[in-house]
Amino acid sequence: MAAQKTLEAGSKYEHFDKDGDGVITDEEFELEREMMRADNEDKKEDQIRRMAWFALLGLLLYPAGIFVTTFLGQLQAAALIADIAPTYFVSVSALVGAFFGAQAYQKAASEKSSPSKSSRK
Ligand SMILES: [Ca+2]
Repeated sequence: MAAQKTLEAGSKYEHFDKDGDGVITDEEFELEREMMRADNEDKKEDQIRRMAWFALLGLLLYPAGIFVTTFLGQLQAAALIADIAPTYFVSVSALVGAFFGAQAYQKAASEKSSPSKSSRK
């Protein structure tokens, strides 16, 4: 058997040793990997949620853009914004729809794969 491996002093992987016995077992390594994966998943979901909110705010504020440019006398800008509106609304609606569709799909998939997990929500 090969000599036992040790971490260098002050290694960034020291926290892998959950029980503090100085040995990083395969279970501790897997646990850390699982936690990192969950953390990344959480960050990704936050990012997607922020994007959906931004898109929804854009939809709400778009008419205000037309109003503000008209109010400021920028009639050409108002006309251009109004020209873009159909494309903008359809694409942002598709984006927001895809977001909610994906959320519903993920929820259904996770409930199917592990009913015990969904029951604690
Ligand atoms: Ca340990």
